[in-house]
Amino acid sequence: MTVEYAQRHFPALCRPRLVESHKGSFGTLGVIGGAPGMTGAALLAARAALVQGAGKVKVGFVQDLPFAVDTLHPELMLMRADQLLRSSDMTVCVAGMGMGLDEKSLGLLFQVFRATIDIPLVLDADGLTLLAQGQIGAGRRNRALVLTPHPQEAARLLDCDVGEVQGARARAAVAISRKYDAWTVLKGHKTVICSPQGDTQTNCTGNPGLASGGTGDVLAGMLGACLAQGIEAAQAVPGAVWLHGAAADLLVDEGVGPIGLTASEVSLAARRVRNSL
Ligand code: NPW
Ligand code: AMP
Ligand code: MG
Repeated sequence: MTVEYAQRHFPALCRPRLVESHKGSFGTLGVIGGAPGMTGAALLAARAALVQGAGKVKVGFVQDLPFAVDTLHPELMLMRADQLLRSSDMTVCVAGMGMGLDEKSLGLLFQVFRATIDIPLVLDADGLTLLAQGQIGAGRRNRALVLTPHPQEAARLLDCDVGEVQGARARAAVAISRKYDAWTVLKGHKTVICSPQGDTQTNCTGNPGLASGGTGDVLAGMLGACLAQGIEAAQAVPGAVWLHGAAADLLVDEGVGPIGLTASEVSLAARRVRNSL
């Protein structure tokens, strides 16, 4: 990872904050997920978004509130998903992390698509698995849709075998982008990013320390935060992927991992990398 690489490819990620800026300058991110048993997935995404610079972060849980406040990050505003979708002051939405796969989750995903026609939407994890079932579609959208599948989720979206995805990763990413008119982030070693127009690029950061539960949820939150700060998808998508991998690389250089690296640590290291750009 080099600072020069980021400055050349993602200059918008490197811009200093204007002295007159305020929290409204950096967006209100809505994070929807965290069904019972997977509360942590939504929290990981929300916390990652907070420390990646989103102005305000609201979490809409797919369950009654598991607790009144996140004691590690009381900055987060916690509510039920249906309340968040009704509040409608979101400027960006990230949905799907630990969302669950039942009828209630499917209904919520339908509402997410309806509520986000005019704002960028990042869809991850169970949100992708539900989308792959084909009962609801992304519909016509006015702003970016970003899909962040791991290989198994990609295989579900394409209704094929995971081996086919891994055997031709760029081709799979292009197929997903075409099918859903979306940005695709096909995760794993050498993450492939594809624009809605079908242009691909391969990320150069990251390591097997990232192979642990929750790191994908953190990436989704970071992506949402970059979009919430007004960075266009063309830089926010590859930029957030680069930053996430660069954070893991920094931690391994420091002896924190690859073994035992946690998603929360990646989130905090990504803040250090971002502020060093
Ligand atoms: P295998 O094991 O190799 O056969 P699922 P999930 C495959 C939430 N989480 N290359 C792999 O296949 C998420 O947000 C909650 C190849 C594996 O079996 C989701 O909502 C957490 N294969 C939900 O859990 C922390 C790969 O995919 C299968 C691959 C389910 O998500 C954890 C798993 O896929 C988690 O994030 C690769 N690079 N990567 C929490 N703290 O609350 C994955 N696979 O069935 O979609 O399950 O990814 O665990
Ligand atoms: P998920 O499977 O949704 O939790 O996402 C895992 C995250 O870790 C993605 O950003 C992957 O690209 C990343 N990751 C997992 N394994 C590796 C690896 N071997 N090398 C680089 N990145 C990885
Ligand atoms: Mg995941």
